[in-house]
Amino acid sequence: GNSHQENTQLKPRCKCPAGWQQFAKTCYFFSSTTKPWLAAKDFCTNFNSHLAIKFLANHIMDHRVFWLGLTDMHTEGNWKWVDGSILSLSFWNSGEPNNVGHQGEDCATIYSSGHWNDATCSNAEPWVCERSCYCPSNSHW
Ligand SMILES: [Ca+2]
Ligand SMILES: [Ca+2]
Repeated sequence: GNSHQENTQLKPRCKCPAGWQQFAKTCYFFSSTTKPWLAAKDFCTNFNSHLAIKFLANHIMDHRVFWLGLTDMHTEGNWKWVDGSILSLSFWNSGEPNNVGHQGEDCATIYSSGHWNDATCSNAEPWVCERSCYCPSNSHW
């Protein structure tokens, strides 16, 4: 029958902006350059997205390190996601977060292993933006 076709017409497949990668209903932008954490955060905001929070390590296709949308810059040791959600499940690497150095370490990175490290926010690192996919019929892009 043509039930699949009808279903497709009723529920248009959601899309991601050009140059973004789609995993289920989530779109990811993998940077090809590096920025300090706050500049990376602003970059994502400018593209109607935020630094990655629901990011899965098996989405990483190379061995780079990326900024996550996770910081304790407001209260040392109190890690918060950039969307305001609390940190309920964490994947810190062994010995992390250790807040080392005279500037401390208040911004989280993710290794390709999926483990996290707290790093100095002014470091320049690659980043990942995350947003929901959008339906072409009611997009405001
Ligand atoms: Ca810290
Ligand atoms: Ca650290």
